[in-house]
Amino acid sequence: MVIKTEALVFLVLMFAYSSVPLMVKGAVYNVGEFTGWTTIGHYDYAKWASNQTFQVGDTIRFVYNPTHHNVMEVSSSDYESCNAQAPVVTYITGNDSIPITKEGHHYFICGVPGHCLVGQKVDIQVSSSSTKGGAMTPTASPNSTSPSNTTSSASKFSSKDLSILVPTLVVSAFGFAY
Ligand SMILES: *[C@@H]1O[C@H](CO)[C@@H](O)[C@H](O)[C@H]1NC(C)=O
Ligand SMILES: *[C@@H]1O[C@H](CO)[C@@H](O)[C@H](O)[C@H]1NC(C)=O
Ligand SMILES: *[C@@H]1O[C@H](CO)[C@@H](O)[C@H](O)[C@H]1NC(C)=O
Ligand SMILES: *[C@@H]1O[C@H](CO)[C@@H](O)[C@H](O)[C@H]1NC(C)=O
Ligand SMILES: [Cu+2]
Repeated sequence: MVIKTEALVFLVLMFAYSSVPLMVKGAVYNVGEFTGWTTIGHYDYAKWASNQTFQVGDTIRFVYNPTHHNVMEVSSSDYESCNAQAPVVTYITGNDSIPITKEGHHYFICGVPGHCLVGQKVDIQVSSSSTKGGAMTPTASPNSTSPSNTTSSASKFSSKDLSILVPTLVVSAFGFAY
């Protein structure tokens, strides 16, 4: 009985541990920084975007007055032509946080007539180089064949290990029960 309880407590702890990587957040980018999302001042969103390194796991935030603007994710051609008639998604809250879930271009325009044409549009280009915040690639150095030097091995608790560990624990917990 005692052993079974301990096993279950351990199990719960392992699940808690395994959810930690999911809570790792990427960077949050405020479109237009302190200017926000507007036509006022003709902010150069292209210049702003080109100076950022967006990655999967990051969040793009549009802050604006929702009575005057909105945010539409559009296709490449609709971005070029400022066509607001066929948005993929429309955001209207005035404080829209959009998580980046895939690589490549993400085109956003303001759907209010005339706004995109005067420059209220932004192309968020997400690089494919590295995945940060994700537990997908555990920083593989080209040749790390040398026997690890104490520190690194202990902290490397990947979810891969857990997927093996947890079922084992379930089996052992039930093994004690029956
Ligand atoms: C690019 O970003 C850096 C650091 O965030 C900043 O110092 C620099 O002024 C930016 N350049 C432009 C052109 O926005
Ligand atoms: C926008 O929402 C975020 C949370 O998603 C909050 O932290 C932030 O203060 C809000 N900004 C404004 C201007 O309302
Ligand atoms: C490390 O990689 C380099 C080139 O990538 C190679 O020349 C070298 O032999 C490798 N060393 C070891 C110890 O594998
Ligand atoms: C750890 O690495 C350092 C240099 O990277 C090396 O001098 C040292 O011998 C290593 N220690 C062990 C135990 O491998
Ligand atoms: Cu607008």
